[in-house]
Amino acid sequence: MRARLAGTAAVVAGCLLSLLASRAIAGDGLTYPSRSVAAAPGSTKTAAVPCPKGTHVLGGGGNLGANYGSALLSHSYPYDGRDRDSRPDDGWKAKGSALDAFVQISVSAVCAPVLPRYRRLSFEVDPTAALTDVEVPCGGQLEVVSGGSRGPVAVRQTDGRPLDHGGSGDGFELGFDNVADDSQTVTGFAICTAAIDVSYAVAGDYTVPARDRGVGSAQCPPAAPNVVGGGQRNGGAPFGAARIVQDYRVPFAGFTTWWAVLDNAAPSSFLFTVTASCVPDL
Ligand SMILES: [Ca+2]
Ligand SMILES: [Ca+2]
Repeated sequence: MRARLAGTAAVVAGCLLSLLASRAIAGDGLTYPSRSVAAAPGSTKTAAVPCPKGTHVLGGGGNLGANYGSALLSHSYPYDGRDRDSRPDDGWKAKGSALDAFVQISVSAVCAPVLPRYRRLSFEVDPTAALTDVEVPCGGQLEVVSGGSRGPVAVRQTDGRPLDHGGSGDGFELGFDNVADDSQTVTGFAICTAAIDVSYAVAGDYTVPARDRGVGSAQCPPAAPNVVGGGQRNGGAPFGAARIVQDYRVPFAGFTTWWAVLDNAAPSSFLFTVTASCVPDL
């Protein structure tokens, strides 16, 4: 009898240990929730994914399951729920358009038990014009983690990347094409922190061939393997040519890479770089 009890205790202790072990393996304190919605041809939908309770959104992105020329990710950005704490820390949204096919719109978020600072800035974009190299500043010595934009489909985001200026002056850099014939407003976001040591991996130049698709990625190093944000910057893309299809971290544990996929509607090629924001285990 005593032996059986001891055996039960050992089994319970073993379960506890394995629970602790699986948490320890996660180690990074980060979670990567994701969701998908389907969009019919000609429609636009916004996919949203909340962060788990007790965590805040550090970054996120979108991914459209579609062939070349069939889809467009116009915006992706942090949003707030109905709680009364800080804003907009509760999750991430991705706004995608299905052009001539059914498209799966996926959104993924990076969530952590760390509260970053959220910065936002509005930009006016002229009719039928591009607005490039605008920045949402973090302010002071805050490190940029990630960012994004929210706005109408007509003002599609064409660029967006964490821009590290060293010890101070970081921000999230953005670019937009306004294909509408009137002036439009978009909101840019920067997510910044002083609490985490952020470093940056930049890769490229990747080519987007004429009327084709380009794929690029930036991988975080082993010393800072956790991707908390990222983005891409393209150079020389003519107005209306660059369409983001994927700009995100694959939402599964163990992935250390930020991916960017761009479609090019123009008859000439352009290049882009990909940036990943990387942190050690939290
Ligand atoms: Ca909130
Ligand atoms: Ca910095």
